Amino acid sequence: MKWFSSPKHLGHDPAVEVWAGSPGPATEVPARAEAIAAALAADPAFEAGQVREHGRGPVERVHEPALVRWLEGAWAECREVSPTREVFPDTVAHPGMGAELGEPVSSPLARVGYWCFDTMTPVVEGTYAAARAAVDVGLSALDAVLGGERAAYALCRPPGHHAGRSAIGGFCYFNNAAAAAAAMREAAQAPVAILDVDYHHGNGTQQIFYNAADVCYVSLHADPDRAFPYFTGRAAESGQGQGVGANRNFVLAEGCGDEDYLAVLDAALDVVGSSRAAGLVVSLGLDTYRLDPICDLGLTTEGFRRAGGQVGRLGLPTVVIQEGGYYLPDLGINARAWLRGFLGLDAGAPGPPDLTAARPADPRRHV
Ligand code: Q9C
Ligand code: ZN
Repeated sequence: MKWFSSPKHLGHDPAVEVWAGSPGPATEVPARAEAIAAALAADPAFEAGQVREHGRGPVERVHEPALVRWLEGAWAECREVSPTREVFPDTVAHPGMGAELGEPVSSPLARVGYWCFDTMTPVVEGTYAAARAAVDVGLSALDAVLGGERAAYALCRPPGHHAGRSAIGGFCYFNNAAAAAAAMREAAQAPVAILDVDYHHGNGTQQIFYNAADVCYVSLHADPDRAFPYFTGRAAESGQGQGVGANRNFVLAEGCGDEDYLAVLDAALDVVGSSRAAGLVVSLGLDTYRLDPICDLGLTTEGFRRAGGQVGRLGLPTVVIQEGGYYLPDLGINARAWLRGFLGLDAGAPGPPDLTAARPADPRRHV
């Protein structure tokens, strides 16, 4: 399988994020992508491809152009008001404020609160370039599939599925999967599907295509009653207007293990299979892993292989986009296991990790 990545992700290197008001070390770090790259580079089943720049057009098909312009200059224009390495919002444009919310032009800090919905998505000097490159990585994987490859893998970083048409959040800036799906739909002139298996609901992807009949969004994720992004991801959210019926959410209970998960995945794949999609974009989050430090599901490396296998058996041309996954020691083998499963191969050497290892204690989990 061809895989794609860009060194520009290294420039997105926040040191700090804020959870429940407390600063802590950043979770979505460059070492994540480096771990996955190392595992794929060492495996002859994978072949590195060349990333090509696709310009702003595909980004602006899924995001408001003003958001793209803002992110391009956000870090620089905030130097005076927010001299730290990371820029965070201070006052967020909440619907309850009652104001007519047009884009504020008065203050750089107001603009951060206009476009960013949380305190976990810092903007640093290299964020814009990294986020643009991540979209190019996804579109280059799409090009490989349009060129006849059965599937390709995009090692996108930063991730994208929480980024909406006009909002950044959840470690996401530009929605890589949405950009790839929109471009795939355009190239195929046919409906496409997005399968989102990240632990968290892809609120951004859902929002971008909520009214679209020809992009079917299907997601499996932790119940938003206990997990970020809290406000979206419920089973009743089924699409709007033309898009009614083209959005499906499957919620997973705390601690859900391989067998229960794979049964829900089967149901989700039935939805994809009956969507008449000509191609598939997978938002591959590996934060469903039993050892993931910020999540609470129980998947194993072998579970990832089997999940990839189930998706591969759909038989659709597929672009796999990397989303979350934060347990660095096993991130590489888990990505490789999922992708090898997709190809119908075994999980690859070395074998599955020590099953007796315990999830590292993280007091921030669940908050
Ligand atoms: N207090 C992705 O996996 N944790 N984003 C939320 C809230 C972070 C995850 C905890 C959620 C973002 C791409
Ligand atoms: Zn996630």
